[in-house]
Formats: sequence, structure tokens, C-alpha cells
Amino acid sequence: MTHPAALGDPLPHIPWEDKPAGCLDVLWRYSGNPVLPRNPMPGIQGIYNSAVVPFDGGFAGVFRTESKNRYPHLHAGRGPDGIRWRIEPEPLRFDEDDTGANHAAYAYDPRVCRIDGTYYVTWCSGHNGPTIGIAQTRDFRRFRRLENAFLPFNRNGVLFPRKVGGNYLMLSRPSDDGHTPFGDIYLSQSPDMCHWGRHRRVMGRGGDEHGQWWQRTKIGAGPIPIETTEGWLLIYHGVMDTCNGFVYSVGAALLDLDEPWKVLYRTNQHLQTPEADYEVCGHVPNVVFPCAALCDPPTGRLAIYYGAADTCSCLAFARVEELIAFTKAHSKVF
Ligand code: BMA
Repeated sequence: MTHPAALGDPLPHIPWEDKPAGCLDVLWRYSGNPVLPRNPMPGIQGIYNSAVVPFDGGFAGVFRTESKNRYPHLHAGRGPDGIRWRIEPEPLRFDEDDTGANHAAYAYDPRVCRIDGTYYVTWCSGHNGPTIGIAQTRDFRRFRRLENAFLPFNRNGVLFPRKVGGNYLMLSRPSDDGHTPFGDIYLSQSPDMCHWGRHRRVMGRGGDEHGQWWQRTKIGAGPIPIETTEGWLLIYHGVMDTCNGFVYSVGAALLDLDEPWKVLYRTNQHLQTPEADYEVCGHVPNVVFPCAALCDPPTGRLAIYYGAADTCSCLAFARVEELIAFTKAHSKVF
């Protein structure tokens, strides 16, 4: 039997730190967290839930910022090593387009996905309520807006890095106009990145009947799924309600390679829950919210970018082989 392995291009300069001796967890935090702290630049009080990809020998990203009116915007950024970042002072602006998208609307929780040499940004965009905005870029300087993927209300739009069955695929979570006390993950298909259909339900939140309180309120796709020999590795957030509000944790699933709406395995426990000071204290306490993952397939090293407490940006690490083995060994599909 071959070992489970990630597929794709090598990334030898991935940000990395070995697992601390004695650590029993599958995911471990970067000792230099937060990578991007609160008040990272004038007028910006928080930078979190942001997406990073390899680009031009280094890294590029799209970052969620929050200014002092607490209105969220997206900013492009570049960094040589995935840890030190230069964030553009002005929010992303789009070239002229003929979409009906509202360019002045709020923008948050971006993901960035490279497909056939083009980078697609998806994010939660205002359109009389939240839905999934899409833009494309090749250089992280000029961005072209495409049509919104769905009607409101929807969040957590996450593309797959290649077509499957001839279609682009996107995960999302249909939701409501508020703080959404419900939500399951769905998959939609498109021949052209414009018309989305052939919707499939992928997986639901867990409740009493599944013994899964950590993800009992809602779930949402996190980073772009990683193609592996065992299926698409999906890292996602699971949310529970408590007397003090929502708690956001991290889980993982393996989806069928050819029919990714079929869940093969899914962790029956969280892999990371808010514990570090910067996760339990911030503008919204008790949130870990992964939006991007870098992978070096030859070594199986995985670097996961996550927002902490809706305040700062952090890194956690894992080994793909270990993460897959854990997901298979501690699985409950429902
Ligand atoms: C969700 C989104 C995220 C945020 C989370 C916790 O609804 O708004 O951006 O991190 O709530 O506040």
C-alpha cells in the first residue's frame, strides 16, 4: 500500500516549524503567532480570515481588514516568505466591468484559488445581503470582477483548484442575513465560472444525534481543497453555540476525487479550538477561522492560515499524511 500523499507542485520554501516535542495534536501553532497582529497599519484595527498563495517565487494574498468603523474590506498583499507581509494601504479596486455587482459593498473572508494559471478570489460580498463575489487576477495588482456566484444569502465560497467532470466546482454555505444560527456545506458546478448549478449537498452540521457539539450550529469550507491520493482534503470550520456566543473550531474531511459531494471521512472531533491567548481574546473571542493552506507535496508539509478572534492572522502546521491518517481513524460521516 502506498502512503497517502498530496498531489501538486512542490513548495520547498513553505513557511514551516516542526511539531514541538511532546505535542500530541495533529495541528500545531506557529510559535511566532500572530503573523499579522492587530493594528497592522494606520487606521486598520484588525486583519484576519485572509488567503495566501505561492506567487512569483514568494507569496501573495488577499487580506480581510477592518477599519475603525468596523466595515470590512479586502487588500492585496505580497510577502517573500509567507510570514512577513506588505499589505497595500488601499482596498482592492476592480477594473471596469458590466456585472451587477455592488463595488461599494462590504467584502470579507476571501479565498484565493489558482486554476490554470489564473488566480480567482472569492469572498463574502454584499448584494442586498451576503453572497459570493468572484474576481480574477494574474498579478495581484489588477483585479477583474466576475458575476456573483449565487443569490443572497450565502457565505464561505471556496473553489476547487481544477475542473472536475468538465466543470468548475465551488463549495458554499447558504445562510441568512444575520449571524446565521444554521448552515450546511453545498457544492455547485459551473461550465464558465458564471452560471452555477447542479447543486449537491455535501455535509451538514452535527447535533445531539451525532455527538458532535463542536460543529452543531453550522459548518463552512475553509481553505481551497487539497488534492491527495485519498481524496480532496477539506479543512473546514465548525461552530457551536454557547451561553457566551459562538465558538469556531477546525475540522477536516476527505471528499471523493471524482464526485466531491460524497464525503468519505470526516473528523469526529475538532483538530483545533480556540485556546491561545490571541484566539480567546480579541474583537470576537473564541474564533479560529482557516481560509488558506499551503502544501509542499514531496514532504507533506502543510501551513494553514487562519484568523484568530476576528483580530489577527495566524499560522498552524500539519503533515498531510498524519492529518489524513487521523481523519480516517477518527471519522464519523453524516
Ligand atoms: C462569521 C464571519 C466571519 C467571522 C465569524 C466569527 O459569520 O463573519 O468573518 O470570523 O463570523 O465572528
